[in-house]
Amino acid sequence: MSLEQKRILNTVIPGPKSAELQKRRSAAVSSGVGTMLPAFIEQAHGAILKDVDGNQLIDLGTGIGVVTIGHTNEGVVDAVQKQVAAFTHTLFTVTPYEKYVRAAELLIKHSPGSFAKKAAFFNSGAEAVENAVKIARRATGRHEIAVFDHAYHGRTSLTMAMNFKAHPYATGFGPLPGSVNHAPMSYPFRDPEGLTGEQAAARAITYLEKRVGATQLAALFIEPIQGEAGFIVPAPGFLRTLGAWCKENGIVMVADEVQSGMARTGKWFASQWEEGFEPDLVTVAKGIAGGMPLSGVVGRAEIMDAAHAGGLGGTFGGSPTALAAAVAVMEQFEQGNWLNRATEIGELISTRLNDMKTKFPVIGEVRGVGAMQAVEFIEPGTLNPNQAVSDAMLKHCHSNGVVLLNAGTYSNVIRMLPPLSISDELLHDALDVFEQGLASLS
Ligand code: PLZ
Repeated sequence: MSLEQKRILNTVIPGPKSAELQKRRSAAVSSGVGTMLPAFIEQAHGAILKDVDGNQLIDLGTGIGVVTIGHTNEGVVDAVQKQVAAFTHTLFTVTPYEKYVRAAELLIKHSPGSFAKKAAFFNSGAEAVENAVKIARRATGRHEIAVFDHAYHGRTSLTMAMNFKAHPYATGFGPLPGSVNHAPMSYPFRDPEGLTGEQAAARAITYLEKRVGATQLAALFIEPIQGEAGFIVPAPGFLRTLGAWCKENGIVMVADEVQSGMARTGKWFASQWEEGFEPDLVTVAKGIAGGMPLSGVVGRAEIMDAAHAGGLGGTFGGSPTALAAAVAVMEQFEQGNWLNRATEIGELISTRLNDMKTKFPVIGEVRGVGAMQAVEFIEPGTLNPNQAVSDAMLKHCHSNGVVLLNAGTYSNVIRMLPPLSISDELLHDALDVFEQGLASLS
């Protein structure tokens, strides 16, 4: 199933057929489920989404970092079709299948840490995070967990308490579970100038030691590059210092790589950019299975084995079709040039955005690693968040056929998570639209 890799504007976006569908959607679908851009999609390939009105959009969002390998990647489509025809479900905990084991082996091989590892599979990122909490509590016999300011970990009852933003994730959905403690993050753009990663880590450690007590903590969860927060890259040394503190105190260090993992940053995992940082557990989802719903937890064998038999599971977790896709994705990442391509994409985007930063003072910072790049908008000459510009830019890009995502605690960040199969030409086209938007605003 191929699709010309070209942006095409056939109607206004969303077009009339999408508008009709949006009416049906409003009548039938809960208003609790939002939509950022109501253009209904009927086909996708590579970096292009084709909507029901025949418009072709450049996808720099990939469904929030999911279709990293590109839409309808041939290897993924083939693996899924073969698996669907062979069998769709047995439940691994009833009668197992090889793909589960193969995917675990691949994850073990490529995840951070040069120690014995094991893995387990689930359905969603939030479910992986919840299972990491269960495993860490079982392994340590402790209850408390810690997370960071600006973090995002999911929408289930436990993970909504682990998010920084109460709204929209937790408003009215309480009571929230206890034993979740929030610590200050390293946010170089907004931290006092010159604060090192080690100093930012010391600030977080003091906070946790005073507020909770190191001996009470089962696990410390961190996104090595924060996703929903707007691609906050902590100062070098932050992760390593926290990791060392966890090790000294018997705390399980969990890297939530649901958004930053799986080749996105030019390495298999973003944790691997920080020398000397080896999280005990890593949570994965999104990009692992080319769009099929799958998540996992991988990490130290003795911690993963702390859970008693029957303690972990779920009907659909590690479904054969999702795992067939995951094996196809990971084997391609092993063999192809995907990791380098993520780095090249990052260089192209950041060069263009940094050039725009010199022309448009509403850009406070351009940041990210590899194919995970963001722009934080400010009121010129200050650090004040500028959500109005972010909103206007999103609207401009969407109506011109470029799918981008917003982010950030202050909703003043635009992030780009393009598929790694995108061409330079399409990227430039999308960034031209972005630049035109900035020019028309100023
Ligand atoms: N951990 C780091 O980024 C998902 C949220 C989309 P699920 N982020 C996208 C939305 O608005 O619902 C995410 C993440 C990190 C965990 C999760 C949760 O993953 O697969 O959405 O449950």
